[in-house]
Amino acid sequence: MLFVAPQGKKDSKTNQKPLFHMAIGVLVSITPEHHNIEIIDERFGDTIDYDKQYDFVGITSRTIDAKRAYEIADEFRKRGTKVILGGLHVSFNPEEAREHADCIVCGEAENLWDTILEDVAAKQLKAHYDAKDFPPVTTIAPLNYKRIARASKREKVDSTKSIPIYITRGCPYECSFCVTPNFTGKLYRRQNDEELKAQIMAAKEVFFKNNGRKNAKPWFMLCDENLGISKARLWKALDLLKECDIMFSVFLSMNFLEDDETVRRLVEAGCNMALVGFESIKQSTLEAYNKGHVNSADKIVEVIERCRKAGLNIQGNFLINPDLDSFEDMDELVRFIGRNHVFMPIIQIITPYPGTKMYHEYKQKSLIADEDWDKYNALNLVVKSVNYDPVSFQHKFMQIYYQSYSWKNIINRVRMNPYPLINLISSLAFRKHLRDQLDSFEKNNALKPSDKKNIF
Ligand code: B12
Ligand code: SF4
Repeated sequence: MLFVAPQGKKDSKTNQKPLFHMAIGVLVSITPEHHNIEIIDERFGDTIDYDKQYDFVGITSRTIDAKRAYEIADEFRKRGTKVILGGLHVSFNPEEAREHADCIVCGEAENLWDTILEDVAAKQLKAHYDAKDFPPVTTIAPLNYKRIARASKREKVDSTKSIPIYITRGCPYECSFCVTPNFTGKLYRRQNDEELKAQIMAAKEVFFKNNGRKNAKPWFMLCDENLGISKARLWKALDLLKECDIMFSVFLSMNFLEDDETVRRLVEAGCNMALVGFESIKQSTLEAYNKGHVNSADKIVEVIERCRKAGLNIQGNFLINPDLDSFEDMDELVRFIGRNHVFMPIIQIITPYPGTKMYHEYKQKSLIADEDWDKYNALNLVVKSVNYDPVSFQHKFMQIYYQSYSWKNIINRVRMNPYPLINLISSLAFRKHLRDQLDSFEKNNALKPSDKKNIF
């Protein structure tokens, strides 16, 4: 069988590329050993041989990659190869996906996968499987790194590239822009310690090479939706990660970083950066996203500063919304990012991804302007803008995003934050990418080019 991770046309080239797509990692790990598996990940430049014979091809989908997933599926089906489509996007758009597949899988694969394999073998593959019709997935399948390495033929990496892993799945919060509450969220699950440790050891063995730098450690990206749910469990996991002698980055909610002891333990365990969804520096906006009980706008500065002192970079994630943010708010956000030397800031334009509460609300009110999934990379305005001309709004957003990577901000970031080299390299990559995006947006919309030299 072949598993494919597609890359949509606007799936950013500068995004960090952890060694493999987690969905594919899980599917490989839960497939019985006697099956032969190949992996194609387009984000690594793997090319597809459509004429090769497979019993079936399984394709994963996030919204940004959905159209490409359908293209690949259509090509295989033209040649008579059976296609199974699954993943987040398909789970929330089964009718649309049905046109492109022999079989659609909605929800988590763990408890329905054996049934699908049996049905394929018996030539009785059904058109639709839904996780809701199977027992809930209460345990997380450990990743089989050796098998993933064999199937993906990915080379070993040094400490500058990340190896994906996760400890938990789900998050009990209900932020309106996030898919998690309607997908994995309600059931919060955690790996058992022994299994986790064994996976880290296996991952090190098959994926890490020391490039000769003394003390170089493998870098793991923890792909948990939100590792910060239970403090006691987090501390236990951190003790274990410390024993593994690795470096890692993690997604955490802000309220967890208000505690000094947690921050100290994160650093000691090897955490070099935590991605935090601050979303907004205005409390009223946080309330509108149903995130006011997780984040406090007035504590953001303190959290960043405390983490910096402890040796932890906080990657700040912010959302911009034409209904809730004015041009002045955007200018204030850039000043805030500059003043607080925010590490590798990510600013996204609000995007109601299918599966979110926000999507349902916008859809009901006919406020979605564009459902070209290729544009769902959070850099395009796909919702109707009542207060602003949509092109001006998106232009302003792209300008301020680029401005947050001004030379002045980059220099201060490198001077003030832990891990100066990571700050420098990531900032240069973002700056280049954002400049290209801004240039092409201005060109495509016949806008006067921004004075990048003087203003930025
Ligand atoms: C870790 C993560 C990342 C990592 C990815 C690491 C990696 N190697 O995969 C990084 C940082 C790179 C990343 C980037 C982005 N991300 Co992200 N990310 C996540 C996060 C927190 C966890 C994803 C994960 O690992 N899940 C675990 C895997 C196992 O789950 P899964 O993919 O759903 O797979 C299961 C099922 O869907 C199913 N399944 C999946 N595929 C298939 C295929 C078949 C054939 C079958 C049978 C079953 C099946 O079975 C799997 C096992 O149960 C999610 C949150 C979430 N709830 O998913 C957001 C999330 C996926 N990300 C999101 C977004 C928007 C992005 C970006 C676009 C952000 C940006 N602006 O750049 C980029 C897109 C890059 C890309 N091409 O995906 C959105 C996607 C929304 C959507 N509808 O597509 C999510 C849901 C967060 C949100 N806002 O709600 N992300
Ligand atoms: S805290 Fe994070 S993972 Fe949890 S629902 Fe909110 S945005 Fe999603």
